[in-house]
Amino acid sequence: MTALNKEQIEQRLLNFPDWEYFDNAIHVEFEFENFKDCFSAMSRIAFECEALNHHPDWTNVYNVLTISLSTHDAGGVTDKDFKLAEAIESIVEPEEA
Ligand code: H2B
Repeated sequence: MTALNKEQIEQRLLNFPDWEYFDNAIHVEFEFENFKDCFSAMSRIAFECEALNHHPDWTNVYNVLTISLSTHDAGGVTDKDFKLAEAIESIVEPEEA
């Protein structure tokens, strides 16, 4: 799995308006009503990560979830990151999927 270049990443990000590319990874921040909703989404995302065998760098502060995706083995952003981003979007914002 080879890392995508900047143009390829920016092109794919057109389908992910909430996401940004910087520091060799794609990033997003989601704000929920409360901690319970946030952690519930994190649990569901965790199952997808296991299914895809691909895992985010993420942090949670109360109702805010910050996610960074990159493929460590490839040293950049790959298709795997976009597959996981798509799964995350369908969990967090199902009405927009
Ligand atoms: N997740 C991410 N984000 N990058 C990786 O390179 C990666 C991973 N590698 N999850 C996987 C697991 C690797 O460790 C296993 C052995 O395939």
